[in-house]
Amino acid sequence: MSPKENLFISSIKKDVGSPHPVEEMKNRLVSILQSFGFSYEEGPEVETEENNFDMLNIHKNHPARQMHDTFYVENKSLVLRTHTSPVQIRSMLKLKPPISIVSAGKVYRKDDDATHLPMFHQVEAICVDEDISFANLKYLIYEICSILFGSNVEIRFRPSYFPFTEPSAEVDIKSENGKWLEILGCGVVNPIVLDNCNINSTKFSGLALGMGVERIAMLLNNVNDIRDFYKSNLDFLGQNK
Ligand code: 2NL
Repeated sequence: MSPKENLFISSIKKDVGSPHPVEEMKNRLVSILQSFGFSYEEGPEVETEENNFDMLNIHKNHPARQMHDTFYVENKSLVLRTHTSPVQIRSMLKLKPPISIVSAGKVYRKDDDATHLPMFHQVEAICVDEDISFANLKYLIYEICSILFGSNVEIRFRPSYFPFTEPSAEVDIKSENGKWLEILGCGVVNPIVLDNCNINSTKFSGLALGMGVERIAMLLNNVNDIRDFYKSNLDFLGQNK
């Protein structure tokens, strides 16, 4: 190649790739939880109904289990996992407390609009130990929110309901225009779930939280339509810098 050709080639603009914003946010959330001592665990995306629902105290007649909410696999008792909680179920069956696990990955629900997709990402964390309470969970969540949204972030805990936690809460942060925005769900692990995993619920307590990765990425990047993440628009994805 002549020096002149070489000069020409080196002046061609090259597109450099970069991590997808959802992948980046997922990794960031996992790192934050790892910095608090949680260990990363993975599990399969095709799960048994038992791990995805029964073990989590989600009964057979619960609306989430219906055909129009959950993707069932070939009429078997298998589903595309609807949350990453079965990863923690597998860990609790495998390990002895104290346990601190963070899980992350793709989850599937029959949803499709500006704020919901049939596939989205979740990050969940669970801690099982003696002498821990909702106060420890509040502290952890406050610290996570300070890292993500700044040290002067205002948060509130709103009572909520999940079959797998009792009590349960949803956490909101106060936005710049004073509106409260939901960012995660959490609670004290229902003793029924600990017993299902052969953990003595009279001795141990569990604390859990779960968040939607796209939802946090939308809040932090001022994205209003979740579908924008999956349109492969390189300008939007920041891959055409
Ligand atoms: C949400 C709420 C949550 C959990 C996830 C959990 C897992 C086990 C036992 C008990 Cl194995 N709880 N996970 C608990 C509360 C809330 O997620 O809004 N996620 C996007």
